Amino acid sequence: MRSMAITTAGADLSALKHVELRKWIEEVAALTKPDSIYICDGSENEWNRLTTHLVEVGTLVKLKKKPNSFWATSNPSDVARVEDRTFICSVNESDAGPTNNWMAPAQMKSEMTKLYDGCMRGRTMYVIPFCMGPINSKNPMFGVEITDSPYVVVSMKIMARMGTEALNAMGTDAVFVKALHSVGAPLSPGQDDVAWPCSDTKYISQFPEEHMIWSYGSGYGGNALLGKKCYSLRIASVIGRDEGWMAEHMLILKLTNPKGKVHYIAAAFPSACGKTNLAMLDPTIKGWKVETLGDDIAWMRFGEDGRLHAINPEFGFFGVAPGTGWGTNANAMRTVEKGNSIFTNVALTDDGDIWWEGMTDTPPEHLTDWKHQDWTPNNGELSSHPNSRFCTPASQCPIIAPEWESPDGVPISAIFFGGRRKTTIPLVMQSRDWNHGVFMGATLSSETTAAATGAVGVVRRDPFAMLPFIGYHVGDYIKHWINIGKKTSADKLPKIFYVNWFRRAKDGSFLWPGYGENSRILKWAIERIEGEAEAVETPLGFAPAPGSIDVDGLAVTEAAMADALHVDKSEWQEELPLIEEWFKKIGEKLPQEMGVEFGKLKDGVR
Ligand code: SAT
Ligand code: MN
Repeated sequence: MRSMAITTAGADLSALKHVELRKWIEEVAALTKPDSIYICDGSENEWNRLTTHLVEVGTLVKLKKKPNSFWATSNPSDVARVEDRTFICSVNESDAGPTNNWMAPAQMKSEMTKLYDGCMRGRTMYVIPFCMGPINSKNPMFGVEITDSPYVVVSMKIMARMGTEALNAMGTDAVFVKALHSVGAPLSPGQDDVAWPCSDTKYISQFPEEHMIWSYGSGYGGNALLGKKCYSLRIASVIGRDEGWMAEHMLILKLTNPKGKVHYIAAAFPSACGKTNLAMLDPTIKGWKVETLGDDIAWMRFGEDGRLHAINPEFGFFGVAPGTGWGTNANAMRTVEKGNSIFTNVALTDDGDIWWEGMTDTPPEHLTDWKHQDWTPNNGELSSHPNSRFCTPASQCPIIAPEWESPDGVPISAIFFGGRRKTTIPLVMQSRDWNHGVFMGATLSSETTAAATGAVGVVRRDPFAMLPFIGYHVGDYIKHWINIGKKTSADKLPKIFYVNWFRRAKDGSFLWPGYGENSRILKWAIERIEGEAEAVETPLGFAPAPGSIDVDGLAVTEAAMADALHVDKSEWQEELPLIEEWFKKIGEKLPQEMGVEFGKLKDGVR
């Protein structure tokens, strides 16, 4: 490699004690040919220097109204995860299964090596040592992201425990996930940079056997912050399968009842279906309290007590901005009010604050929209991209649970699955047992959202809300869930519930108000666990007995409530072939237990 490449700020490679890391940095630098290498320390100083630089080059605008916070706008073509460009490069194609794109590792490496060759010319190569989950865990889960995007560095400072502390904890030989990222926009000498460099060619590649990630061409969210979906879900799901634990697309919340009894709940919903809102819920029922532990990812391992314990591997929230407001999620608003945040693809107010649809009832009279155009309330455009995001430290959440960083995690009492469905799926249902709950997760469906590129509002199967994130064959993944259920006694397993906040009446209106009122459903679930709430058995599982959901003070008619909970056999006649088709797609690896559960469902709704 060129010797000049290793002499710049912060990068004394000879001082790096971790031998393999050093070797890898040298290899990547030789391939990508950056102008300089910089090892991130995670300090305030570094944040200040990089954000100042990003303001200078136009990637960020400093907000006047929020301390230490910035407005970022992406290239309009680079606004969401790219599922069609995401690959699981397992050695055998059959290990990627029918839900993932696959390419042989050697072929992917050869294609991407060509792209990476010289891709960091004119740029600095940043090395970000990080740890997913607390650094003081028994088995800390290290990673190192190499990137040419300073936007990624500052975002990673919010989203993961990164910098010198992680590097020191890695010592000389700790195992770590290699996560390579480039925006794919080299600069020739004298060439001006753009505010949001990216490439039309994009690859998000996972190599499950090597626990390695190669990402190219996008600077956005889950494509570029590689500790998040790529590591903590795709790679971690593989590690979890091999080691007997679970990496799930779940929020974690703490619920305390009026008697002071605590339950922890994990809940899986597809991207942009309200995980952050549920995680920070402000209960409308008296005496119940919610605290937040995580809003996107849960790693669950068995504790010595035989129960599943969850940790949040992340350090911040990367939440969907539109629809987050003082009326819908005041706790998220209070979190970002404290500053230290980056807002991407929202709108800028004239006085130097941010705004997005749903933040306030009345929009400002004038804004600069996410595409830098003048915006007024009636110009017919959205001011913010539907997948615009706030990136903010979890520790700033006013209701963050004190134990949110406990390395041992919290014991999970209930798991919720949910999607966004206008019809068919009732407001809430409890599974008969673990395997039936696995069936609920395996057949989960939801309308697509703006979190991924492609059509919005199309119903698709999204097993366990993990469709874009399972790092291996979906049939093996379902089997892993069944096996988890065999590792402990039934009374120690979380109880499983299936919810749908989004069911509509014939006139198109929502049958259930959602948001803070969802606390009534959490309450019912906990009362079921405590043996206090009545249920009736239906072909879909246990439904709330009439009157068992607390609707005190709620302006929902009895008829709407009945509609929200209704098991509509004609709707299920339309659903059954979709499940049939889905199970056919999974093929031979579909665990036979799923066939058994499907048989029961078919008999029940006939
Ligand atoms: O872009 S991210 O993958 O980080 C957000 C999401 O899709 O959940
Ligand atoms: Mn997510």
